[in-house]
Amino acid sequence: MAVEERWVINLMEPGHTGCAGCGQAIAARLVLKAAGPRVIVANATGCLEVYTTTYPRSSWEVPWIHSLFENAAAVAAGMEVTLKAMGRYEGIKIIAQAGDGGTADIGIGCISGMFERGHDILYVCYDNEGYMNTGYQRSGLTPLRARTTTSPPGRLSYGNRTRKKNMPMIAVAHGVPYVATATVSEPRDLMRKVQRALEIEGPKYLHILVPCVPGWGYESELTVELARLAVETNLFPLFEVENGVIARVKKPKEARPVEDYLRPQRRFAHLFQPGGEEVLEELRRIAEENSRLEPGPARLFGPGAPE
Ligand SMILES: Cc1ncc(C[n+]2csc(CCOP(=O)(O)OP(=O)(O)O)c2C)c(N)n1
Repeated sequence: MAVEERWVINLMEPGHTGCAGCGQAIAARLVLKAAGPRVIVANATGCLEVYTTTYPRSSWEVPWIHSLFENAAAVAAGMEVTLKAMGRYEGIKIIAQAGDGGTADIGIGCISGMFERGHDILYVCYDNEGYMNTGYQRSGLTPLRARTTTSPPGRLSYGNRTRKKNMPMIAVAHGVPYVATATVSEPRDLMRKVQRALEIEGPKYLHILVPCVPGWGYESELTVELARLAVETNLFPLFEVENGVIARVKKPKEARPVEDYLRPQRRFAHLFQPGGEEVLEELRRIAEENSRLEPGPARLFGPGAPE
């Protein structure tokens, strides 16, 4: 089915308790629109699971299973092998999904195993750059110098000390045949990537940046605009890797200064106080590195490297 026809399908219903302007809710709805009704979803604990399934209601119009924080990929793998053993897998797609904590931190072992065993699963990471469900703690995907409740700026520290872990390239290093990044300011691009992923047999990884109103500290009407700015400042590059080759990079026509993205967010407010300039320079360097991403081999040797 073409992306245009998929717009009218709504498989994640409104009426849930997500925050107004939740980027993750927009993304999850788009993922399911693109995937269509013949999917089964394994969903790790996190915001998405909590606000869509407040007992006795559910937003999900597809078979959906709640897993632990760490094991959505393993639960999805179990579903795939079981359905295959029962001879009931034909025409079904399986999606495993989690936040950035469930993906890059506690779930990474199960994901690695799922990739390694070659399960026919699309894994979606909804990256809101922190453990938002439990009170905005840092994760391995929190950006450098962002404020979270466990990386506060103050006398002894200056926000998050580490750079964002490169989860898409960790997936590529496993030899996964399709890896892509997306965000909610590019809904057609996001849906096309879901459809492309589901056409391919084997493990697939889609990493979606999803702005979080309370965790990032911005006005709720800015969600889509901030996602756009993340791409236009090169702080979140949009790309696709197919069989070890960076196949497409969606570059901004003109790069915007990183401040345009950072300034509206309270988690970066300390960078605009005296002393912040050095950190801004570090972030400009990261954006500059990202801007050099070009189509070509992503893996030069080992599993998944192009012939
Ligand atoms: C083993 C384990 N440790 C901690 C928790 C508590 N917990 C539930 S959700 C969550 C954070 C989820 O963060 P993330 O995966 O980034 O998703 P988000 O809520 O940000 O969408 C934590 C720490 C848990 N459920 N299980």
